[in-house]
Amino acid sequence: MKFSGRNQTEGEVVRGFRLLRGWLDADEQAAILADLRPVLVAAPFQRPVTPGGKPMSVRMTSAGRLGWISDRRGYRYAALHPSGTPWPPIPPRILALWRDVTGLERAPDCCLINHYAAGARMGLHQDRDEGDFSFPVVSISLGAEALFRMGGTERSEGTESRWLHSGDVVVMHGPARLAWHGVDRIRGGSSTLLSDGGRINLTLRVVTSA
Ligand SMILES: O=C(O)CCC(=O)C(=O)O
Ligand SMILES: [Mn+2]
Repeated sequence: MKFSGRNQTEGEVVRGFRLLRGWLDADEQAAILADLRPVLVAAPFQRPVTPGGKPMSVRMTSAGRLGWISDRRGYRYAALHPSGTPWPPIPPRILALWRDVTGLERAPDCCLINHYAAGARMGLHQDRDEGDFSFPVVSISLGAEALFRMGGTERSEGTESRWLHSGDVVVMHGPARLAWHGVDRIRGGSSTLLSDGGRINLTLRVVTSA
């Protein structure tokens, strides 16, 4: 598989996670946010519940052929937004970032869009609902700063945390592709990019191997 993007050599590597600081400048961040507006109209944020029935603090939606959902039936990818409509396409600027970072011709199937208001967090987890872990997951941070926790492939391994800032990109590939990670908290209001002072995180995922 061709995987020769700039991510291979740049940035700080923490436990296999490649941190590409300031990958997007302020204008690029604003442009991506503008691209997301029609996506969020077509596929409004939902507050998913865990399979155990607990509402998540993060609001979510997706763009792409498939979207990631969670409800009482479990975690999975679905072809339709919970309202029954197809997910809107991933905006071309976001696909271009994926190509630039990964060097891959293969486009991601899903752009999961997470919104964190002040007080929202995401517990330690692995991204493992995809069918092929040889592809990277690329994460884009927009808006408020987030304390991102990174561990190993075993839950019991130690973790290290870094603050992610608006415009930072993180690549999870190789051993880090199945590593545990989460967001402990955000610094609400630490960025003015989002009018509500919150944070949006995008994760680009290849879901099916075909
Ligand atoms: O918000 C983040 O930085 C991470 C999000 C994440 O891990 C996920 O959506 O699976
Ligand atoms: Mn994740």
